[in-house]
Parts: sequence; C-alpha cells; structure tokens
Amino acid sequence: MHHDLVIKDARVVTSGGVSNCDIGVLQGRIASLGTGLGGAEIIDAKGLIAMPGGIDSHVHISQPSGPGIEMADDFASATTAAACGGNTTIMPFCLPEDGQTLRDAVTAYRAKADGQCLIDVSFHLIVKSVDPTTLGQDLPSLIAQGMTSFKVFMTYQGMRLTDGEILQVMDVAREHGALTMVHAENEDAIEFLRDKAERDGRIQPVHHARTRPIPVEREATHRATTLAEIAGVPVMIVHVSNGAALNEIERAKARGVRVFAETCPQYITLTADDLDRAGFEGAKWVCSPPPRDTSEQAAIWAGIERGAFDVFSSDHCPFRFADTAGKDAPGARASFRNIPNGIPGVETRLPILFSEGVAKGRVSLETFAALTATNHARIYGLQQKGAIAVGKDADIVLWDPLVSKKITQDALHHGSDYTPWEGFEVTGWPVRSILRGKTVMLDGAPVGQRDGTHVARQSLL
Ligand code: DUC
Ligand code: ZN
Ligand code: ZN
Repeated sequence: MHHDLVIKDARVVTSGGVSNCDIGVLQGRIASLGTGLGGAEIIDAKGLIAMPGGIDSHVHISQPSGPGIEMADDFASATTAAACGGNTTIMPFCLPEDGQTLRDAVTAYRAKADGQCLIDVSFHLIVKSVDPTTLGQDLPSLIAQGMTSFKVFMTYQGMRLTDGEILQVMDVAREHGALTMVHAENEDAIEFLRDKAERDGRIQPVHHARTRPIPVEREATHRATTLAEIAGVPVMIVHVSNGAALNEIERAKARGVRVFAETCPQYITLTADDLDRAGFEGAKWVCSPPPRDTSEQAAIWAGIERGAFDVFSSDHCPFRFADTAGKDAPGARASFRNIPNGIPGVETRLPILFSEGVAKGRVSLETFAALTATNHARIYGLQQKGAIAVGKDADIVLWDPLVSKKITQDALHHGSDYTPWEGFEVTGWPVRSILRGKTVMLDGAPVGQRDGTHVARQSLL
C-alpha cells in the first residue's frame, strides 16, 4: 500500500505494548503498522517516541467567569498551546450564561470555535439548572448530537446544585447513556470557613486553600459517589487532589459503583505553600480544589501507580495575572474570595507527567498513553481517537525523551501572562504533533491549517 505519510522507525506506543516500527497514514487515518512502509511523505522518527496524540478532557476556554472577568485563552490560542504541548484533541466545557439555554450556549461556543482550532475539539456541557427545558429537551437533544458528558458543581454560588438536583441530572444521564462529571467540594462548608476567615482578616490568597481543606473535598466526594450509586449511573470525579478523596472513590468502587477518577499536574507538583508567596503573587496558584502538600502529592502518585486514576487532565482554566480582568480583579486583593479560580496548564500537562512519571520510572509508556489519551477516548466516547491502531485517526505525537529543559512563560503559547510551573525542570518534550495525518506543531511552533473540527461522541458506557 502506498501511504500519504509514513512515520519511520519510531518507538511506537500502542495499547498492546511498545515496538519499533513504521506508521502508515492514508487519508488521515492510520492504515498500517509495520516495517519498510512506503509513502509520499516520510518522517524520520528514529530516536523519537510515537504516542497517541494527547487528549485533554478537562479544559475551560472563553468561559463566562463573572462580570468584567475574562479567560486568557480563546479557541485559537488554547488549541495552539495544546498542540505545542503534545495534544491533538481538547474537551472544553459549554457553560450557559445566566438566562441562556444550554442549547443556545452550545451554539455560541461552537461559533466561537469555528475556524479557530488547530486541533480537534469535543464539548462537554455544564448543567447549572434543572429547569424542564434543560432536563427534558436540551440535554436529551445535545446528548443525541454527541455531547455525551456533563459536569455538575457541588460548589460555587450560581452553579452549585443540591443533592436532589444532582440526582435529577444523573437520572437524565442514566436514561440517555451520558456520563456525569462532578466537581466535589462542599459549598456550605467553604462558605462557613470563608466567612470566618474574612471576619478574622485572613484575606490573602493562601486562605483560598485554607478555607477549602481536604474534608470539604472528601465529604463531597463521598456524597457524589453515593448519589451516583443511588441513581444507578457511572460518575467521573474530576480533579481529585488528595488521598482521602481518592479513598472515598476506591470505597465506592469496592461497593460496585462505577466511578472514574481524574487528577491533574497541580496535585503532583504544587502545594498550598505556592499560594502563600509574598504579596499577591500567590493568586497565580489559586484553583479549586487547591494544591495540598507533599504527603498528598505522594498519595496521588500512589494512586496513579496502583491504577486508581483513569485520566490525567490539565483543568486548564487560564487567567492573566497582571490584569484586572484576571487574577487582579476588583476586590481580589481585599479578599481571596474575589480571585478568579483556575490556572493555565494545557501546554504543560504532558511534559510534566512524562518527566515526573515516565522519565523518573514511575509510569510506563503504555500507562502514560492510557492516562493522557486512550482512557479519555474510551470513557468519553471518542471512538476514532486515543490510540495508535489501524483505523483510528492519525493523531500522533512524536516525543524526544532525552531533551531536558525548564518550563518558562516566554516559550509557551497560552494566553496567560504566567505559568505556575516557571522554572520547573522536565526531561522529555513533544517535538511534532500530527492531527489526522497533518503536522500542526513542529519543533515547538504551530504550523499548518486551522482544520480542527468538533468531534461528536458516542456513549461507550
Ligand atoms: N473547577 C474546575 O474544574 N476548573 C476551574 C475552576 C473549578 O472550580
Ligand atoms: Zn471543577
Ligand atoms: Zn475545570
């Protein structure tokens, strides 16, 4: 067979193991895995590792974040940053503005993404209201259109749902074969601790972390998994930050509940001390749940190593630091309560896990591929993606496993004006990202057309 493209001599990571071979691509799909393959374009990948293109199933782009607040990335910059960080698909959330229907929110997001994306995109939904239109019309119709997953929040005024409301949403998920994702933190407990901190004058960024302690997340994780058990549905607990919350997930699994778990780079590399830097600097690390301490990092690593986590995502939620539309929002210096929540990370997720996991011998190449691509595709229903296998989209990323560098803001492509990992040393970096057979990043720079499309999903649960 004559291919459009052959990637020669890479160490190819497949679900079945790692082997040295060629990858033949025809019409955007992987057509052959073998040796001596011929094609119109040849990429010499000797010394490089061919990974399935990263799928980041947890990113926030252009999401409404309060009056006067703006996210730092649009779909052009976010997908550029993602491609440069070794991703070929991202999964952002659609959050309706107040008074907007979910269906109209999806239309608006898709218009924002249209023609802008360097890599593929597949939307999750956020359900913040259980009105009859959302539950009875919009969700069933959007699920049928391939948006088969939605997030609910147990925290944030205006977003949080009560237990009864979460059960109603889960019931729709059960009926239509969708997956519910839960942000598990107890809002009432946070509100209590936050009010108390403010009354005592504890208003600096670090108190964001101190008013969202581990029990806040542990209790909500227990409740979320129990609600899923009662509703009879699978559930994804996103951004798990600590060992106690993970234990709740494992206890639920032992009872037979189908629980998936996600963690993120911030929970294996950052700590609450980062929020305690001088002045307002700590705002750069304000995200929820907050980073914990080194013993919790160890607990998360232990979970990764024993296979307790299904996916490793970024929770990319970018704001600029030196910007009143970002971290330095009006009132943010007067109280941590007003600091926009979230950190950028779509471009650094994979190098951090590769370096801390693969290069340090904690995870195998196969486990890396599963945690960063294959499991995202399987759980969220991206049937064509997530693996180097004949018939799949030719979404392939070539990694140089030997290159060592420091992460620095000036080399990144996201819209934030900082990275939480400034100066962090990594070994291993993606050098070429290929989307459906076309190179979209080469040697750290975006190239090619903005041909990213919206990918409809099937329920594979
Ligand atoms: N939850 C997220 O998943 N992302 C950013 C903010 C938040 O609370
Ligand atoms: Zn969340
Ligand atoms: Zn998030």
